[in-house]
Amino acid sequence: MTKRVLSGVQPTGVLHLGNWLGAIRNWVDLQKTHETFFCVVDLHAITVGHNPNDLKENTLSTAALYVACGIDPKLSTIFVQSHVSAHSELCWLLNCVTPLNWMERMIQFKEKAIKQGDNVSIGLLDYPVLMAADILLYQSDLVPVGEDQKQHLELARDIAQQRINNRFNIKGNDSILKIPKALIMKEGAKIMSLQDGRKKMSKSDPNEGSRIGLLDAPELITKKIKRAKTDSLLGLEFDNPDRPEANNLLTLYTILSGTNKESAALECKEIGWGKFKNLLTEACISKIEPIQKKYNQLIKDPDQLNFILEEGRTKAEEVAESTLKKVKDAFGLLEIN
Ligand code: AQP
Repeated sequence: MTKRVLSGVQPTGVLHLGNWLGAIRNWVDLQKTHETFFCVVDLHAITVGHNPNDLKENTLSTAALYVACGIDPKLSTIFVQSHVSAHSELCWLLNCVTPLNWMERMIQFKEKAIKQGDNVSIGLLDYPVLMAADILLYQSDLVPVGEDQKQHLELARDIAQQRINNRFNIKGNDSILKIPKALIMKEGAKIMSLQDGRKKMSKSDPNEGSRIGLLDAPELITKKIKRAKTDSLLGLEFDNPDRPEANNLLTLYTILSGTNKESAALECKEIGWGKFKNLLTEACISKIEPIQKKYNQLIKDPDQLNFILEEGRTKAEEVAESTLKKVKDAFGLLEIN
């Protein structure tokens, strides 16, 4: 049987090279061999402070960028999380069986909570349960995860096994929820900030110059790469712990120029930073250009985008509603016809 995969990106800003090279690029391959569901996780994006107008715009641009990057609506189900109300409903049901102390251990919560000061919402604490609902609703076999999401996937597995299947599967037949497995992503896909090679490239980094957005104009890309942090050594190399910027930019160059690690390392071994940055800029612009072209066509055609999202919602709802019904039934919630 074809394995089912679910993943998503938060519309917390315009997608950047990290989102593309670390996630979406792999989804494009996965859709050829798996049954794939890709959502824009807008309910996750509101767990931190947000601007409503930006959220709408980013939700649409994220969906359009999925398609522009090569997610094919004929092969994959593309939808917006909040369009399928089963996500919020299952989240509530899971909340009622998830111990609070499991949540307090979540590293990402602790990290994000520090940044929020006194404004930490219950939603931020509950983020991993909503993520569990996203995954479990689709009875997903595999979830592509980066290092930072492994703990959340473990939580989803524990909730499904210990708190739902073991407790409520009294009929003893098929399990209620499928236990998903992590799909480890391609090596070298973690993209770091242009301003700090030890920090992940992030949509919410207040420093615009730390990331290359997939919608950045060529002049802006040139400027950002020119200003990217370097070190005082000549030549670039991989995996030197004292040279995180060299490792990051060389990784970017390897992926964007379509070469391999050995050739890139050889080519850039003795090159100066200025010359290297020109090469990187050229590779980056030429790879992003076709994505931007497709994106611009799509964003000018709201009917086409609405059609994709409407169709995605219908397909996603069908699967999600069937799982939700199973869980409600197992919980003993009364149904009337
Ligand atoms: N820098 C990165 N390198 C590789 N992969 C990355 N991803 C994000 N940043 C990088 C991958 O993109 C997918 C979607 O991420 P997300 O938007 O749901 O959350 P995130 O990981 O928190 O992404 P950001 O850009 O850092 O968003 P904010 O700033 O809002 O927190 C995931 O698969 C992620 O691994």
